Amino acid sequence: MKPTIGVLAAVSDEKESSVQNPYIKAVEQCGGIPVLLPYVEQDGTLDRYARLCDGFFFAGGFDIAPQRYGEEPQKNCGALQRYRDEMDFKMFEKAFSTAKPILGICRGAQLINVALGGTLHQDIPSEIKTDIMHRQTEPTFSYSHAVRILENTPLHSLILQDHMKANSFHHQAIKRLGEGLVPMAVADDGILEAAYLPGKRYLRAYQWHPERLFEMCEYNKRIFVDFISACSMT
Ligand SMILES: [Mn+2]
Repeated sequence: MKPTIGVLAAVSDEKESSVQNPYIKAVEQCGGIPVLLPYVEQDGTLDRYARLCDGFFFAGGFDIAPQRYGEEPQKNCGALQRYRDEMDFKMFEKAFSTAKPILGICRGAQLINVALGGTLHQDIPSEIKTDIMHRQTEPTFSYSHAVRILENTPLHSLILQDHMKANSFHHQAIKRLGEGLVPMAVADDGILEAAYLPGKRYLRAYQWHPERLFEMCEYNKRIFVDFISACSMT
């Protein structure tokens, strides 16, 4: 049976939940049954979501409130979504307390890092000298920078290459890694582009957007197929 994948919604200031279609499409086309997890208020509802879903997908979106990692917002920190932060952090805690797989993309990767005690660069151009455009101006389905895949990581076993192409739509990035997280891919300027948690639990965090590339790039497709397969095994 195909696994049910809970996709965390974007949540507006009016508490309206929404999702960008490529996330849903990638889950469905790579073998999963996507279910949107909207903003809800009762703890018991979150517990039920944790039982209902076979895996959890924290998708891209607005910046995470820096207070979550003990900082005040700096000048170039971007727009925030407080209700999404609230929902994402609560749901991460529930999901992490199960043995079920967790995938984070872009904001989702940063969310996982902060939830595990890590910190973020609030704005790459203000904090780091780099020639790489991490906020590319080309369309979402075109490549930006390459990432170097670190040896002896699950991504290296999956792709069997030292590099792969990525797109790039972020102005923040992981700074200090959360507890237990290990780097899995980096850009040439040292910006961390993927991390994972070693051990039995499946937890993968990617800074780029494989959901915008999977239809034309076999390597990016494998990232989703791998996650969905892990969800059908637990
Ligand atoms: Mn990047």
